[in-house]
Amino acid sequence: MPSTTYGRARALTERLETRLADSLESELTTTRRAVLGGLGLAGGSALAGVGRADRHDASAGHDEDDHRHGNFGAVGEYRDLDFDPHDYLRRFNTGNGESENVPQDVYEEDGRTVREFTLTAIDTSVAIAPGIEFSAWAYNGQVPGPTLRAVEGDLIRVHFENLGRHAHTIHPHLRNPNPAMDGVPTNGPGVLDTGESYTYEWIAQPAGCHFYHCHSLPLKEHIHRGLYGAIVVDPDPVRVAERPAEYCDFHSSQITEELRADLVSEAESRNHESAANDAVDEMVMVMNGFDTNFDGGNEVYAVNTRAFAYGVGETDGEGNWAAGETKHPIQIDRTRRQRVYLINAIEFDLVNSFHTHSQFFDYYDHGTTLRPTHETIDTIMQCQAQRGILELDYSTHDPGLYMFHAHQSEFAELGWMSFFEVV
Ligand SMILES: [Cu+2]
Repeated sequence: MPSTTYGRARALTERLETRLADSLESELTTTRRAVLGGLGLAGGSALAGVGRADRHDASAGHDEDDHRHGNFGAVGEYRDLDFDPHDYLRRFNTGNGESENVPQDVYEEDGRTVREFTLTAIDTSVAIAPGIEFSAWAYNGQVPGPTLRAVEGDLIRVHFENLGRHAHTIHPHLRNPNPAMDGVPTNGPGVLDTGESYTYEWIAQPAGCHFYHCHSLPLKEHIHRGLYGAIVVDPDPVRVAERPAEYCDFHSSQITEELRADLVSEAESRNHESAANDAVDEMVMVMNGFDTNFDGGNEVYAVNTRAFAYGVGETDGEGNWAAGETKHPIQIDRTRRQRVYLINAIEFDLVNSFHTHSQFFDYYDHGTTLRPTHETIDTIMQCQAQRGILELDYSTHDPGLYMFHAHQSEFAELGWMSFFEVV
C-alpha cells in the first residue's frame, strides 16, 4: 500500500482541522464583537464565558428553569474520562462489565434476563477537536453515553442518579407499556433534580438500533449538551422463528420455510449471545454536533464526538500510528461482514447523512426488520433521533483508504469526515 496515499490523506485531514480551528477562532471573535456592540456600556464581565467555556446560565434562558428545580452550584464530579471515539466505536455494555465507568450486572429474575446498569448524569467537559473543550452534560462522563445492549424481551433496569446542576431524565426510544418509565417531565418521577435518583425499568423491544436521551426542558439544550446514547436490542432467534412476519414486510401467509430460516439466521448474526455474531464486526456511530458559542447553530460536527477522529494522522503508511496520535481511520478486515449501528443525535440541523465512497451498503431503517429497507445505496439521510443499521461488504475491494462522510459538505468540512482502512 503506497504511503503517499496516507501522506495525502493525512495532509487533507490536517488542512480541514486547521480550517475548523480557524473558523472557531473567527466565530469567537465575531461573537465577541457582536456581543460587545450589543452590550454598549454594560461592560465586559458578561463576556467571560463566550466561546469555549460554560455560559449556559446566561445563554439559553435557563435561569428560570434552574431556579424552579432548585439547582444551585455544581454538586457533580467534574472529570474528564478522556473519552476515546475509537474505544467507544466497538464497546457494547451487556451487563457483563464491559466498561469500567458503567456499573452493570446481568442475572435472571422471574424467568427473565435482567440487564442492570447505573447511569449518572454529571457536568463535565469533552474534547471535541484538538484544543477545543465543550462543556457537556453527560451520562457517566462520556458523550455519547454508554451503549446499552440487551436481547429482545430482557428487562433493562437502569439506576439513574442525577449529579448534574440541572434537572434530567432518561427517555428511551423503546416500546414501553408503562408511562411512568418514559422519562418525561409529565409522567412517573418527572424530571430528577440534582441529587435525586430513580430506577427505570424497560422491556427491550422491539429489536433494533435505538436511542436514549434526556427529556428535560429546554429539550434541544439538554440533548445537544451530550445526554444521549445508543440502545441496541438484539433479535431473539426463537421469537423470530415463531413470528417471522413481524421482522419483514411479508404477510404471514407469504412466509416460506426458506424465508423463515433466512430471518432466523440473520437474527443469530445480530444476537451477541449467538456464535454467529462473532463473525460480524460491529460498530456504533452516533452522528453529533456542537454549538460552541451557544448561538443555536453547530460549529463542529462529528461521528462519536471528536471532529476528524477517524481521519488520518501520523503514520508510517503501514497501519502503525505515531504514539499519542488520536486520529486514525477505522480498520476494516475485508474478510468480515461489517455492521454499523448508526444514530443521528444532531440538534439545530434538520437532517444528517452518511455517505460511503466506492461502496454501497444495505440499510435497515431503525433496525427493526431483518430484511433491508434499502438495498445497494451509498447515501442515507436521517432526521433527528432517526437511526438504522448499515451492512457493508468490502471482500472484493482492494486494501486501502476509503472515505465516508456526511454528504452535507458543510458538516464534512467541519469535522464529520472519516476513513475506513480496508486491510
Ligand atoms: Cu437534561
